[in-house]
Amino acid sequence: ITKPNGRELDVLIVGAGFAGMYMLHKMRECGFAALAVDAASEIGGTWYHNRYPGLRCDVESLEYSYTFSPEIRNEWNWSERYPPQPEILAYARFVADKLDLRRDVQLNRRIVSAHWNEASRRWTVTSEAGQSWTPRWLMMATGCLSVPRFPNIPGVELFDGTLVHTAAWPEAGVEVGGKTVGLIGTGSSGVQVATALAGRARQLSVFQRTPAYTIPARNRVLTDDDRRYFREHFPELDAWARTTSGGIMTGPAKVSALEVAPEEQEAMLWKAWEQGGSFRFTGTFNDVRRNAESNTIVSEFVRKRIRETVKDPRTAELLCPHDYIATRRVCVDTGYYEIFNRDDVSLVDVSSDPIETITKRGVRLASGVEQDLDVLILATGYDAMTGALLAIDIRGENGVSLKEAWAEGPKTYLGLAVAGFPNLFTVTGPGSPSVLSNVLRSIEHHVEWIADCLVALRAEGRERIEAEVDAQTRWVANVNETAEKTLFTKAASWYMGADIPGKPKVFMPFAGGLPTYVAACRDVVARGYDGFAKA
Ligand code: NA7
Repeated sequence: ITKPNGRELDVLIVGAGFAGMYMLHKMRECGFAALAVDAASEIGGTWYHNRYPGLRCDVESLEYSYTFSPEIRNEWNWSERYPPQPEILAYARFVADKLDLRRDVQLNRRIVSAHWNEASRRWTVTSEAGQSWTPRWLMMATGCLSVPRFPNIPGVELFDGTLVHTAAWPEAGVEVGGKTVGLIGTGSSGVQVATALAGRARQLSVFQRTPAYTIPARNRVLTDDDRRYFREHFPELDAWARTTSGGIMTGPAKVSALEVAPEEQEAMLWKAWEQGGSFRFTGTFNDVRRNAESNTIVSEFVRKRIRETVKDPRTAELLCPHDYIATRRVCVDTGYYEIFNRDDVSLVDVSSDPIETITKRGVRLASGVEQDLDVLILATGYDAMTGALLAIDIRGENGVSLKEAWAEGPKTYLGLAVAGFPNLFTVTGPGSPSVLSNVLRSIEHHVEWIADCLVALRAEGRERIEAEVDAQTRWVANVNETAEKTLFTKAASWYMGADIPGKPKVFMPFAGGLPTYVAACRDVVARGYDGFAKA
């Protein structure tokens, strides 16, 4: 299968989500013979696998869109500020059809190994079913949140009811009407699914270990005027987004909370709270992620809203997060705290009384309390950022595996390449802003940078590129130092690999913001791909 359309394969792309799709388009546009493979039976990546009730993206639809094609922008009409998952998947399908991607996408192909062959200067990539490909270039578009994390609670196999992970929700759905439902996990997925199921399940028990900060979405239907404004003003809006740290059309905030009087702080926070959305809210002040005092003012504002909303004071207190806001992913919701005022929803604090075991009939807590359940939902997250890459047996020069190379945590150059692994690129890899940005913008930037690199190499008659160890070491140090200047490293988050047993606890994304990062990548190119060895 090395010759799609009768040509020798230049590029194999692993993943056909938003990153893989654009990479395929770009590679074809640049004249490379490219093929994308995906383990799933449909394109769309995370938006295909995740289909639990209530799922929406936390980035607004008009921004969670490709920017490279005016046609796509003008022909696709988002219905809501935060549209539901089926609409985001429909958008992915629309783009795939529009760009005629499917003819070079092979689905139901789970890649299990990728080995570099120095003699041929090609990768040998193999699927679970035994298919293999030998591309010159290997593009890992495997997503940052694509390998579900299962809790290390014993007894999962004993459970007689319906057990489901939010990241692998059955296409046929899960019947909750009249059922007793338990939910483990209160990150973005847990918050969304709990809100959607409250009132539908006979009884919903939310097992919470760590409370999340969640900000009202203030979702609304988009009007023709909204869409028209966005299209007409796209150049200015786009230019603006490119100046902000997350590549989001909000901010940048001009002041620290400490530079304004308390009444002004309160007024600014109320305004952002009423506008809705997590990025807007946490971006009220310019130092929320750097200054503990400023952060506490914002965190305390949210705690006050929780205490006002939730009638039972004990439940309200349990729902109040006590860490710094925005050091773990902030959720976006529509009525989450309100569900705890319902008689058919209960909050179970499993930080003080952990789930000891899952039983045939439900769960048993350490205190001995047992709870019978018909349905148990795991909203327990992902092996973030490195999980999908390390799930594949990737071996570079001299047979060294990526697992060995990353034993102390991920090491990349610019989040794009790994020393010892020639001709391999990671789209939104660890060490890039990826999950700290509007990921569509990070994807586009990476795909375009990689495409430019391949075109430049081709023009020079070269066929091999590899990150140099020294450059990588300097970049990793930069990623660490940048994180240390923030409050991020104070939280046990998936950014840090927390709660994955044995996973090194290092802060994985680059926290210096997209503009700084894009400039660093541009600078490397301007200096002739400084830090890369070409051959
Ligand atoms: P997250 O944000 O990683 O949330 C996972 C949740 O599951 C979190 O509340 C965890 O608590 C909880 N969890 C995990 N294991 C356990 C056990 N054993 N017992 C109790 N609770 C547990 O995943 P999401 O899917 O919600 O969101 C991932 C990202 O997708 C999100 O940030 C958006 O960017 C999109 P913990 O905090 O570890 O105490």
